[in-house]
Order: sequence, then structure tokens, then C-alpha cells
Amino acid sequence: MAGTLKSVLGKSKINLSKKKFAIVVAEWNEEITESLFLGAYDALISLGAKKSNIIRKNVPGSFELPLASLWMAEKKEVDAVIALGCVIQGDTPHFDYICQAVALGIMEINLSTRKPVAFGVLTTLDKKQALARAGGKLGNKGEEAAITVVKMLEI
Ligand code: DLZ
Repeated sequence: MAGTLKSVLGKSKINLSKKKFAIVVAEWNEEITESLFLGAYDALISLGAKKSNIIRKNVPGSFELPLASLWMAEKKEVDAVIALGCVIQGDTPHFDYICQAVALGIMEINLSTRKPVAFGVLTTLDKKQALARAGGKLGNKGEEAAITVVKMLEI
């Protein structure tokens, strides 16, 4: 687990006010992804990032996250990217295709650009499980994704 915000607050070894972040947000299941965005954004601000150093880009669905994240990571001035989405299993094989493609795509961008790109994508059986992980009783995976990139920048 990335750790809670409380456990990392004030412990950063780097000056985050000088780091630039891109947050890429999928519009599918918007109610959930907006909560993930707020979790990530608020965490970055709490950890010392400047509002003016956080760029937000929306994409239609999670499948589009890898390409937009790559575009962001390729920008010289961007230090880290947070990809946020929510794929809910329906009666469609889309679920498996999308989850696998996005996970592999995001991993490849980490390795090819050598920049931290967090996989903040919920892959759940239903909306209830997603809500629990987007600011509900199981925390906010957007916040965890933000903590993850900060920890990677520290390394
Ligand atoms: C098509 C689709 C489906 C069925 N389900 C989801 C989902 O649960 N979460 C999500 O982020 N996107 C979904 N999409 C859209 C795809 O991610 C993608 O936008 C389209 O297939 C077009 O490339």
C-alpha cells in the first residue's frame, strides 16, 4: 500500500513546490473518477505541490489513459503523471480487455519515459465497490496514486 497521507505528511525529502504533475482523468464513471481526481489533487497540494504546477487532462475512457499519459510524460517539464479511471465489470468482455490494456500501457510508459506514472484505475465488480475506494470506507485510490508518485520522485 502507498501509505496514508497522514503517514507521509511533512516527511518529504524533496521540494515538491518545484515539481510538475499531470493528472489524466477518464470520463467513464465520472462520479467515481471525479472523487479520485479530488483525492489525488488534494493530496498533492497537502504534500507541497503548487496549484499552478498541476495540469489536468480528461480522456473519454480508461482505454485512452495510456496514450494521454504518454503525451504528458513526454513533456520535458512534467515530472510525474497520475492516471485515474474506473472500469466496472458488466456483462461485457470489455472489462478484461480494458483492464489489461491499461495496466500494461501504463507500465510501459513508466519504463519508456523513466518517469513515475501511477496506475490509479479502479477495476471493480460493481459501483458499490468503486465508491468504497473513491473516498468511501476503503479510502481514496486517487490519493494513494498521488502518494505513490511522490514516493517514486523521492527515490
Ligand atoms: C466501452 C467501455 C466500457 C464498456 N466500460 C468502461 C468502463 O467501465 N470504464 C471506462 O473507463 N471505460 C469504459 N469503456 C470505454 C473505453 O475505455 C474506451 O473509451 C472505448 O472503448 C473507446 O476506445
